[in-house]
Amino acid sequence: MVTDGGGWTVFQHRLDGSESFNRTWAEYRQGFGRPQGEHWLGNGALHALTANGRHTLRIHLQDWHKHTRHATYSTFKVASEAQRFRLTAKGYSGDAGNALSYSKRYNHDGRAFSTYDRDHDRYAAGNCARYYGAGWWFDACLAANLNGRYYHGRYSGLTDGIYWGSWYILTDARSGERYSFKSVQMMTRPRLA
Ligand SMILES: [Ca+2]
Repeated sequence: MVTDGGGWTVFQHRLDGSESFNRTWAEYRQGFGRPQGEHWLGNGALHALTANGRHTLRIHLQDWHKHTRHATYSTFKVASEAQRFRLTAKGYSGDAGNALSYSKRYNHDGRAFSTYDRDHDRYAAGNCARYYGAGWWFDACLAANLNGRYYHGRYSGLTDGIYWGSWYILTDARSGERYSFKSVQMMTRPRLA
């Protein structure tokens, strides 16, 4: 993977909807899919990769009109399983907007990971992961969810698609439809001094 000088580990890839991302805590810990296709590297591996030193997170988004945007976070860490794989993502730059810290109410930075069988979110009345069918660092519930269901662009109903709320807004004001991305990559590498 060569982006900005290379050295990136791609830990999440969506491109065709071939893998379900509605998985258990154990599956997200272990990882699933194939490196060549859709996959999640695994929360255990993400913790190991980011536990020592400083790391950068980079997210590539592509819509269904061949437009691409990115979000880069200069500080990225995934905590241990004992700390529920809590996310640290600070120091945003890019052109996709900072959906991981969208607002005080919708903030994924600092949140624990949740799956349909492990509710660690900040939504007291239910489980965001079960509701949206994805493992993610849910707040109460989301301004971003890159592990959502794979839709071919526009869809309606529950906002359970591949979502990044600072580029494509939650709902089209005229049609009421939501928008899901064509491809996503999430990657990390050690931060250069
Ligand atoms: Ca909850």
